[in-house]
This record gives sequence, structure tokens and C-alpha cells, in this order.
Amino acid sequence: MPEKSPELILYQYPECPFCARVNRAIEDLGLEQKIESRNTRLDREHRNALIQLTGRTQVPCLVVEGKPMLESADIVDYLYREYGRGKKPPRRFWPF
Ligand SMILES: N[C@@H](CCC(=O)N[C@@H](CS)C(=O)NCC(=O)O)C(=O)O
Repeated sequence: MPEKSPELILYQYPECPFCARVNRAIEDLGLEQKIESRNTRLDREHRNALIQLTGRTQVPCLVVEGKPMLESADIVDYLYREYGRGKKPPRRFWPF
């Protein structure tokens, strides 16, 4: 039987400032165990999987139940909306 895909997958690499923004949200919300982080710079299979999903290599990309979400602002908004219990993203997430 195929292994069940995790509910939330984040394609990212830490050198990317937009990914850092999403990673700060994940830390702030304590979602580290809930989201499987896949580095597309270190792992060619992850990069290829991202291209299959989106047709591009842009990160960050959050996959929610198989559906890709691009754009760090949208991802941060989504995470706070779903998991923030009323918490808002701190302004320091938006340095640029
Ligand atoms: N507007 C996007 C910008 C994301 C972005 O530019 N990511 C860069 C890395 S820092 C990237 O993926 N570049 C490679 C590509 O676009 O294929 C966001 O806020 O998420």
C-alpha cells in the first residue's frame, strides 16, 4: 500500500528570504511537527516533485492536501488563519 502523504508539505530552502518568512510563522505557531519541510536545493527529487505540482521551481510552496499554494504572504495568512487561534502575524515578518 502506498505511504500516506503528509497533510502539509513545505517546499523551501533556508537561503530564500521568502521561505524564512514562512519558517518564522511556522516557529511562531509551533507547527514544526505538523509540516514536512522539503529542501528543493538539497534534494533533486523534491525539486522535481515541486515542478510536477506547479510547473515551476518557485519556493516557498505549501502543499495542503495535495494542492500547492505559492506566495509567502498567502502561505503566512493561511497558517495564521487555520492554526493561529486568533493570533496575527507579527509585523516583523514583513521587512520588505
Ligand atoms: N513573491 C514570492 C517570491 C518567491 C521567490 O522569489 N522565491 C525565489 C527564491 S528567494 C525563487 O523561488 N526563485 C526561483 C524560481 O522562481 O524559480 C513569495 O513571496 O513567495
